[in-house]
Amino acid sequence: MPTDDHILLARRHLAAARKLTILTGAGISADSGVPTFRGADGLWRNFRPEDLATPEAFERDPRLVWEWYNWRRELIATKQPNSAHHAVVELEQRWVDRMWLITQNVDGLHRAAGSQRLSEIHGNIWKVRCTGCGVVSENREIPLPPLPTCRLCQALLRPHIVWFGESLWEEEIHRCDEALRDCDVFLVIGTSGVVYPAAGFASVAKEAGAMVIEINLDRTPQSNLVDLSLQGRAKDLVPLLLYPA
Ligand code: BJW
Ligand code: ZN
Repeated sequence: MPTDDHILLARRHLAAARKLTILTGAGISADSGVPTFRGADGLWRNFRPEDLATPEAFERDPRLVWEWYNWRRELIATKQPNSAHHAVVELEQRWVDRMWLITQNVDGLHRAAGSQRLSEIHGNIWKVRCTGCGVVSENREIPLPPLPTCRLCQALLRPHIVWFGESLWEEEIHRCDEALRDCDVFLVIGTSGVVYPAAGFASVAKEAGAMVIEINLDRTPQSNLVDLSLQGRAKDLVPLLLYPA
């Protein structure tokens, strides 16, 4: 756990911040029971990303990829937002239109908690996209048929998720860029900081003058770059930031 001094310092910087931007990763949902990607029990320990999370993998074996997503949808459907997700909502309510949340998570738990001002930069596991007509729709069916098809054009549906080698949606990236360049505090919660473009966000915010605070169970490749690194569980540490400085 970080010392009380470090928590106090983080609260002081937050209290002085006019604009706040938050980046979250799988670590914030780990406390809800959603597996991370790179941890000891992480998804990439048992599955190879190139077999499941690339457009080539989907082209090669869409049934296998959909099996994996059906399994994850089933698992995530049983999970609830935790105190860290709720604390992020509380921050949004305090900062009103001066806060922006950027999440790499596709589990939808930030929305379930009540976050409204957010970019889901890697997509959402509860949305599907038609490989034919491109229409995106919400879909909470569990399980989806092994090869789900579009109601409009009968083409194969795919998860509305950004896979390795795919570009992020330009509109979202533009909104994130604005939020990174125009914040006083950039709070980075539960991400290993190795997947681009999100891995570069702390440098962008820092170069633009923001104070960067990291909350993570462990040190990360970004820990040396940030101004304040708080080690511990997101569910314990994020709510502590809500107390007065
Ligand atoms: C806790 C905790 C607790 C645990 N409390 N903390 C070389 C250089 C630069 C870029 C590239 C490169 N080679 C290839 C690229 C591009 C590639 C990339 O970055 N690859 C890297 C691996 C090097 N990026 C892309 O392809 C992206 N697109 C792109 O860049 O387009 C332009 C372009 C294309 C091609 C070439 C070059 C440029 C798209 C990336 C899409 C990533 N998608 C995934 C999977 C989606 C599948 C799915 O979910 O269904 O998104 S990858 C996976 O990693 C997932 C996550 O969102 C993402 C980030 O993971 P995250 O959230 O950080 O999780 P973990 O598990 O890594 O970390 C958890 C952390 O929590 C740990 O630090 C723990 O300590 C901590 N923690 N419990 C607090 N209780
Ligand atoms: Zn279609």
